[in-house]
Amino acid sequence: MTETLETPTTEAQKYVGGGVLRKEDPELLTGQAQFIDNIVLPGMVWVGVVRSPYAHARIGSVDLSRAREHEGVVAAFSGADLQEDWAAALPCAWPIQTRSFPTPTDEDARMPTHWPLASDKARFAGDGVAVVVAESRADVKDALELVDVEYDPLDPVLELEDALKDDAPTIHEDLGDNRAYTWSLGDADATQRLFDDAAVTIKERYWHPRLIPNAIEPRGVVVQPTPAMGEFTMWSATQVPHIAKITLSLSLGIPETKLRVIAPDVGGGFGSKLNVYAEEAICLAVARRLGRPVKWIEERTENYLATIHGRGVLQEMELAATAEGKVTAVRARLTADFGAYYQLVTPGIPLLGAFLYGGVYEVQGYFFECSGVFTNKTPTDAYRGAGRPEATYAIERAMDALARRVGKDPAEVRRLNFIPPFDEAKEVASGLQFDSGDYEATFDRALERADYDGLRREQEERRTRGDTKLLGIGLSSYIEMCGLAPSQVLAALKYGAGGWDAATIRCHPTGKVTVVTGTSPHGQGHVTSWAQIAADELGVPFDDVEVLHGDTAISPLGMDTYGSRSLAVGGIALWNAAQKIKEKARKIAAHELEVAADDVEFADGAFRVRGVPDRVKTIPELAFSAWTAHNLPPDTEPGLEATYVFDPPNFTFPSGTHVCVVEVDTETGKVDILKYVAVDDCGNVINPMIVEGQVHGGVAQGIAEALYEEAIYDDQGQLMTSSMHSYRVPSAAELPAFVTDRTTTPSTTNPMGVKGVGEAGTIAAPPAVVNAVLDALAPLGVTDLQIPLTPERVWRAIKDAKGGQS
Ligand code: MCN
Repeated sequence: MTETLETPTTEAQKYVGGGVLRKEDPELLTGQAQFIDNIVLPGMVWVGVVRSPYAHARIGSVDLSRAREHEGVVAAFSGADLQEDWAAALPCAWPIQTRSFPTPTDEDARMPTHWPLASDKARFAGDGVAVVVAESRADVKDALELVDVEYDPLDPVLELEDALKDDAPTIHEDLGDNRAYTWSLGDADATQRLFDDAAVTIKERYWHPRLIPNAIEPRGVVVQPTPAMGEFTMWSATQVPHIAKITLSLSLGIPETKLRVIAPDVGGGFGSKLNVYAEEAICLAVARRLGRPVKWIEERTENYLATIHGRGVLQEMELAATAEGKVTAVRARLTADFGAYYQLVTPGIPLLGAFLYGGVYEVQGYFFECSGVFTNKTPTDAYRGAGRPEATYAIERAMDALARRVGKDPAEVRRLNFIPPFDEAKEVASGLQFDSGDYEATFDRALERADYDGLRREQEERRTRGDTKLLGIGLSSYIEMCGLAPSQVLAALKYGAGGWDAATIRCHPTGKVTVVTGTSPHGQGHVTSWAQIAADELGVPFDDVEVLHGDTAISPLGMDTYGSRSLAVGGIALWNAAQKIKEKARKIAAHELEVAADDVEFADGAFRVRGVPDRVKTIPELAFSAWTAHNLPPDTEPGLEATYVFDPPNFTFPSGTHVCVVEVDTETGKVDILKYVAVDDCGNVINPMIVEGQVHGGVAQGIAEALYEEAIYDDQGQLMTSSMHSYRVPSAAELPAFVTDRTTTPSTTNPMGVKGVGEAGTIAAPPAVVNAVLDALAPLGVTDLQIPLTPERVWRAIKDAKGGQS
């Protein structure tokens, strides 16, 4: 069942599975891409946001007079000034209420109100309180300094435990306290019984620090109003132009038909641009007031303060197992730091991991519970992996803890527990239907590529000779749920929108093809992948396919890009649209060839009369016929164009095993990664080069999470890591060369058998790295370390293990 798809599998597949170069790259590499900051419009003015320096403070007077007098300033507004511009607060599309899933409850979700500008209280350092509009960016920067805001500082709520105390200051007074919700999944009593009966139980506690997404291009917004028509065009460096259009039309009270949203070339997002932000609403409001085009470009420090953060989760993970190490039950309890407000999907993030705490293992008992709290910090929301890195970290670290407890090699304990291979959807303890998988095959391949046995020998040799540089081998077998998502499942999880996506194929009379997709790539190479799919399905050259995206006027139907959904949902919509094109083209071909439609087959990229191979009609020929409409079959509309909207029947479940090999210097605490092997199973592959790139980027981010990155606040709620000086984003120099490989279990969720890959590396890597470091330090008895594993933390752990001697 396990195979590697490196090259196209059939004669007709010229491009899918093959390594074509990315269509996007010439434009990007030659500086011809159109990023938001390249957009300059006549009469355009700049917007800047005054941000609260306090984490928690009442806002008194906001004096804009000095700013208004500054050269070049066109206007300035306080939060109160703009209050009448909002028809509704900023959106949260995933309101979760306190409940047990799937038991219904009448309790309403507790939703903090989030206005684009605060006027009563600032609730985090960076919360916007006023805006200045000026002719140039420099004028805006100067004038921002001249806005005098009177603050009455309040005690900030910063730590999770403190936020829940009875005497904690309340961040949203109307909610009564700082509790967001408690949501649970699974049978608590049945799971408890398995724990009561277990020979071995494991209980671990993991803190996932906040992470700051660092897209290479910060956010930015340009709005062009057409006052006479009441129309607005908004360019935004966003992952979600479609969602932004709907939600902002509601927040601003602009008819949806009068708002066009364009995502130009977008330089990465990693989930942080899966959001609808205050600055988008502010720019629309200011453009509406002034009747002039406006522009706001985020600075890196603003990015750190006012774009969402990821993670910020405390996990308590428990396993029940037999004395041999066979897991019988898992129980996970989370407390999540949501920050000061809900952003677009903040409350839903833990639910994306909630079903995956059993990992790739066969377990009977399953219980998950998450409590969310508000704090006076930047809101958290989706950051690459969103919920699934936390789940994978918990189960994979706990599996190593179990191996230690039962005295077995971590590889042996995993083998004892893997779900056996399956190629039909299979229900697991959390209630999900995994689509297909062969976890042990992937595991075997990874261990073989890493030379696991050889590494264990070298590790022993180093230990025996008393080497100060110890070798550690870390394993991480992950599963993720992506391809978000079946709309009915989203409804059950209280998500506010559907999970479908759409594609249109337009076959032009000259033979060229336009694909319009509802996905919104920002680095993932959809233009290339989609052209591969369309070219193969329609039998046209790859270069003849243009792919359009990211503009609500051009692709009105779409659900955008996040959750590694684009191929498994949008790509499948495209595949289905191609089948519709072929259905219509077959009728026209049969008519022209004067045979019955059933006598015509589509093979090797063209229609042929069965048994008469030289009677051929190609799609470009038929597109021309459909356009002239001179000789169409009865009841056939002219033109060759089709749209398909695909709502997937299930998620896809990519999986894999990553092996990290580290050397830990016991004298300095420095960790060096010597080898990193990633074997992933993302079903059939459209573009191996893109998949490899996705894995590389994801693993880099996962290693960063394990070794380098952490948002740190001081005791007043000031972000101490507010620039790239202090927030350590690794470069290629800190990262090893990656060994990548794949196994393939085609997904049963879609006709192409594809699963997502966009987040795989970020999900797999952190526990692989941490397990490796703990494995290296096993002889010293170190069993836990806090991420990121800075040299100081590792050195202190070694010192403590040695009884205080370094
Ligand atoms: N692909 C493939 N074969 C597969 C799976 C995927 O050829 N079996 C290709 C697809 O055709 C697509 C790419 O890989 O070109 C990623 O596809 P998919 O897994 O569907 O993920 P999405 O396109 O939906 O991308 C979202 C995902 C997420 S959630 C984050 S976060 C992320 C990521 O992609 N952010 C990124 N990758 C990123 N890459 C870049 N450069 N920048 C980001 O911000």
